[in-house]
This record gives sequence, structure tokens and C-alpha cells, in this order.
Amino acid sequence: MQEKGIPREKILKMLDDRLGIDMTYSSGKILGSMCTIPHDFALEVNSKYSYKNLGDPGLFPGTMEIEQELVRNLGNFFGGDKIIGNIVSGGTEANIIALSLAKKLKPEVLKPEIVCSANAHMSFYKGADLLGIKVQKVILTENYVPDINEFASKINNNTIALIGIAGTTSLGLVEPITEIAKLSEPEHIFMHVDAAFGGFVLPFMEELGYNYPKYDFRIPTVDSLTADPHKMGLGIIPSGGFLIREQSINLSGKFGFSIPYLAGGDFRHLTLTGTRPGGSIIAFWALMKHLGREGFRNMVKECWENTLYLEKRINEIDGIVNVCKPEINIIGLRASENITKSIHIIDENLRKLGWALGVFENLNLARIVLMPHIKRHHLEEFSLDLEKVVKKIRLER
Ligand code: 0PR
Repeated sequence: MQEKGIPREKILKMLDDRLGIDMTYSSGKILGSMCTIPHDFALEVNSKYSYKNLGDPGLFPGTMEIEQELVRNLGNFFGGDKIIGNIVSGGTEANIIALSLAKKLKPEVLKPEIVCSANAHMSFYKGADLLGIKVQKVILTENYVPDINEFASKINNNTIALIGIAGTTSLGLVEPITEIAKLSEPEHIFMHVDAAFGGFVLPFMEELGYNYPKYDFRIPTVDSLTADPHKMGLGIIPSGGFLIREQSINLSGKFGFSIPYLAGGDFRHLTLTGTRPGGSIIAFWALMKHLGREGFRNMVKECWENTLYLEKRINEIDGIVNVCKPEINIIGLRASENITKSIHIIDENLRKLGWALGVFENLNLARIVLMPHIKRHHLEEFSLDLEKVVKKIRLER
């Protein structure tokens, strides 16, 4: 640190210069991300209240009430009743909390395991690593979802949780969650749904007239659910949602960690983090009020129309294929076999033209997430570049 302070304007200029190399959502070039520009009202509310710390909720009872109300409302939104939880740092933290609670519920299991499909996000492996849990991974069918018999075959006496995914990371698909939840009976096994991405898409797609098998608390045996404001909720980065049925955990003191010395009183933390932002939570509470169902639905509708548009453009390009029919606003593409077998060749060439997609090497596909920052004219430009890339690769062969 230098001795004398530098004026603010000068530092802001320095930052603009330094950060000029970062990609921007508004350029439309970020095609593979699940985040987007938070809604401007969320940004405004967050900056007003960014000093609130829910690590010490007794100091900020109003903020705590807002969080609890938000969690309750989200619980209702996902078909639940008496839902508790927290707005946390993202889907990763939410999924890890779910695993930790599932483990606590089965203290008699000495070698705990979870069963999830090969679609499961890396956060489950992070959590499993931290908690000493083995991941039983179920292979995918050619439709990119797990086979339910395969799933069943991985369950044994050590299974402490089953995971279903509503909006997979690679393709946005909804796994057969009702069927997975059935496997959690008759001796109930903790059932967690990862709707980190799909949580703020699927309910609005349903309102737009699309049908999906149930994926949330409408299934009575689903215990907990992840749904992230900072993905399709247009919330502040980072903010994730961890929701759990009150009845699924007995709050008699077995769960969470008591922090008795807090100035605001003794509170039990379920979250992994201690100090945690109140601002982003207040911001999402405010945003839900501001946009209402109609506002979110219109946003999802535009993303979905862009998805259908891009799907069509990809179909028209000789040499590129849609990996599957999109179920929500995520598209997977790859080259046809006669062009190249390597998704990296496509990705590298698109990167040279400034486009950033997500690459899933194991599935040999590139992912495009049609987030709200991606507009029709970006897709027109992208389709032309994609066509150029295919032509170039064809010539080079
Ligand atoms: N569950 C699912 C289904 C996810 O897709 C993700 C993240 C998570 C949980 C974990 O969420 P957090 O990242 O909030 O902890 N999915 C994105 C992915 O891995 C995360 C992401 C977001 C990646 C923005 C890139 C990016 O630019 O693809």
C-alpha cells in the first residue's frame, strides 16, 4: 500500500482501464454463463443496504424478518408449506448444506453415500469431499437423463440422500424427479432437488403453458431444494437459495451451530458462512415485489423465444446439430461427425471471434444459456459466425 491516498476519480479511471479486458454481459458475447446483469432495482436496493450482516441477525431483526419472509414465500412458490432455509452464497453452498443435513439425519450410517446422476453439479462433489461422503454416480441414457432402474441399483444401506436435478447444468433438462423421489420410500431417504438454475425458469414456463413433470415441494417426499436468485432470478451475484421443509429437520438443537456470544443474541446458523450479506437478500425480496409473476414470466418468455430462434438457426447450419430438444433456455450444440469429433475445435474457433460458450467435454457439447442479456441481434451475429467456423473447419480438413 502506498503512503498517500489517491483521489477517487483517479482510482475509478484506473479500474476502468484495468477491467477493460473483462468480458461484459451487455456485449452479448457471454453465451455460456448462468449469470447475468442483476436487475437495476436489485442493484439499487443492494447498494443501499449492503452493510447489513445476517451473520449477527439480532442486530438486524428487520433484515432477518425479510429473509424469513422471502424464504417462506419461495417455499410457497415451489409448492411447499412451512418451508424454512436461508438465502446463501449460491447453489454450491445450498447443495453442501443439504448434504450436511442429510448426513446429520443418519448418524448411524458410518460410510455415507449419496446417489445422483452424472448430471450433478460439481458442488455435490465438493460437499461430498468436505463431509466424507461417497458419490454414487448414475450414468445417463442417450437422452441425457438417468435411467431410473440404474438409479435404484445404486441405493443401499449407506445411502443418506438422493439428488434430483431440475435444470441440469449442461443442457437444462429436468430429471425424472417424481420417480427418484419414489425411490426414497418406504424407509425415507433424504431427497434433495437441485433447481439452482431451473428454479426461476420452470415455474414461469409452466405459466406460459409448458408442461413438466413435478420437480419441487409438490412432491411430498422432497425434503429440500436449491433455487438461485443470482441465476435466472436476476438477483445480486452472489445469492443462492436453500429451502427445506421444517418437518424434515427437527430443529430441537441438533442442526445448525449455536453462536451464543453474538451481541444480538444466540442464533443458530444453518449456513456455512458466518458473516453474510443482508443487502442481496433485501434486494431479492424487493425485486420479487417489483417484477411480480408477470415481470419474471415476460423475461423468461423472451429467453425462451430466443432459445427457439437459435435452435432453428442451428438446424439450418449444415455441419452443426442441436444435441437435444431444449426444455428450457439452454441449448447444447456439437458438430456433425464429418466436420469434427472434437467440441474444442468448434469452441476455440468461436473464441477467436470473441464468443464464450461453456464446453462439456464428457458429453462432447458446447452449452449456450439464453440469459436475458442475450438479444436477438446477438444470436443473428453468432449464427453467421458459427456458419463461418464450420466452413473454415471443413476447408482445413
Ligand atoms: N446446481 C446447478 C444445477 C448449477 O448449474 C450450478 C452452477 C450450481 C448448482 C452451483 O451454483 P453456484 O455457482 O451458484 O454455486 N452452474 C453454473 C455452472 O457451473 C455456474 C456458473 C455461473 C458458471 C456463471 C459460469 C458462469 O459464468 O455452469
